[in-house]
Amino acid sequence: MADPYYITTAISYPNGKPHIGHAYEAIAADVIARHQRMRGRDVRFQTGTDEHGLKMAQKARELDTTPQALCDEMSQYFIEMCDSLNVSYDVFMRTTEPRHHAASQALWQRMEANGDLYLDRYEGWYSIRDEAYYDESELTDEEGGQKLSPQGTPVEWTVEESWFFRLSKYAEPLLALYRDHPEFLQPDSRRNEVLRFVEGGLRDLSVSRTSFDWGVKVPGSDNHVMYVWVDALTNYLTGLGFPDETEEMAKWWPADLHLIGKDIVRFHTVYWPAFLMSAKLPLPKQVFGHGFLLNRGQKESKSLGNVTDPLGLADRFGVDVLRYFLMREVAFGQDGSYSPEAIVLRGNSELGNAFGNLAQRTLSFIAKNLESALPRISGHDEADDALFSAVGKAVHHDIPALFDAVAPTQALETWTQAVFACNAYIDVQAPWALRKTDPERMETVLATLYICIAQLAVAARAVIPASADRLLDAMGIAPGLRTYEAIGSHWYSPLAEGEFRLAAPTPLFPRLELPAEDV
Ligand code: ME8
Repeated sequence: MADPYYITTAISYPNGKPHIGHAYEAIAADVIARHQRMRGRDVRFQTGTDEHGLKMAQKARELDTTPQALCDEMSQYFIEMCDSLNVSYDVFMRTTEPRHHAASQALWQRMEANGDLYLDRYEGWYSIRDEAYYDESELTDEEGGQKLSPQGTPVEWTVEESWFFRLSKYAEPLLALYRDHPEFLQPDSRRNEVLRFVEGGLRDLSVSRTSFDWGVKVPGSDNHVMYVWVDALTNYLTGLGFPDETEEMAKWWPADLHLIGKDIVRFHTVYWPAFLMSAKLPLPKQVFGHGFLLNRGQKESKSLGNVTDPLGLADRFGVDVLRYFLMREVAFGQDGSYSPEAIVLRGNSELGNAFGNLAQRTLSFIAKNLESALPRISGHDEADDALFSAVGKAVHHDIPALFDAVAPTQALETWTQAVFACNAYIDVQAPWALRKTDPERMETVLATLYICIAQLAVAARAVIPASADRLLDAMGIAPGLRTYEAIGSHWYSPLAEGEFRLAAPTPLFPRLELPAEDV
């Protein structure tokens, strides 16, 4: 049976429409999910929306609606975003679902049974925007006396009766986790931040609120709702049928990868493993904190008026171009910038000129000169061997290994190098010149290119699924051969057998122009 692989994104706050950061994370997780499927893993990919908490309650009040109506409406935009961007999720979790309330309450009861919850009074700072508690020492002062969180969001002094989780008890086990399993928290730079935070000592965590009621009720304490992060993190279990001992729980838990942004690493690598240890559940294998996307170097915000609709970008430039750009432009794990110019440049140079033209030129040449029949290989020389071995190593080894390591940017860098090698080969071999002088050699050159192009389409398929499949369809590569392993384990002839005739090729990536408003 195929090895299971369970991947999740963060669940987004649907207090507004999805922004580019949401699209970035969904696409990155999709790339890893598609990659693991091509590896032959049995993948479960979960995403969703985080619908409780003060932030949602406040937004609903601001819009003169109810929190339920707000999240019912807004969560649809997140589903639409995933569908439009070709994000192949298996489960979309909404935390207002009854099964999620049941799962969160069950987790709570396990923590309580372990002696980790007690009732007390919370007095301290809270940021509604981050839905996070902060220690006085973490805050900075802004002019006017407003205190700000390390994320730059306003905090307010909060005093109320609250349940507490004995987080302090878990400092040592957490430090042991980071030490013994460095792979648990990636990239390394984020692990160092969290290490420093935990080494500084952990205070018990306030895990319920009494001043509002938009949340999951605390079992046996009806005037309390759970702190939104307790219920939010539980979503990763809810989808598997927790607390029942389901086949899904046995098969998929612990998760292989929680893919999240850098601002919520603390919740996933301090609170979440501590809750799970307390509930006596296994810990996720890895949490990866990706960086932030900036709009021309600036954070997007409504007040700056620079908020971009990711679906607008997909409409203008194409879904696959956007997916490729986001994975390729910003070294995954770090922060980076995007702009329409950068998308056009990357799309035209690497997808359009380098890969699209390579495929187009080769297939058109075959269509025209061989009446669309597949070219035959008659012997091979050093140049063919060098290309095969460079492309083969990239496609069968380096690229999948980099996707395994959640390094999509380096995987695509390797991919473009292999594409450039094919372009250099076609220029040197000049099949158009061989047509008259040595037609047999011309066919060998075309066949070599044909195989390499098919392999490169497979290698990029996790990132540009629709375009890669369109090309592979036109080339007659059967769906069952579209994996790293299959595309290499067959030598040339089984790729497109029998009487196959190449489809008339159409450009894969039409040339992009910069819309006038961006020039
Ligand atoms: O944090 N660039 O929800 P959220 C890249 N509900 N990623 C970004 C980003 C940007 N500019 N802005 C946000 C939450 N993100 C919680 C999660 S999980 C149990 C609960 C990322 O809607 C952010 O880091 O604020 C997070 O991973 C995701 O988008 C959802 O953010």
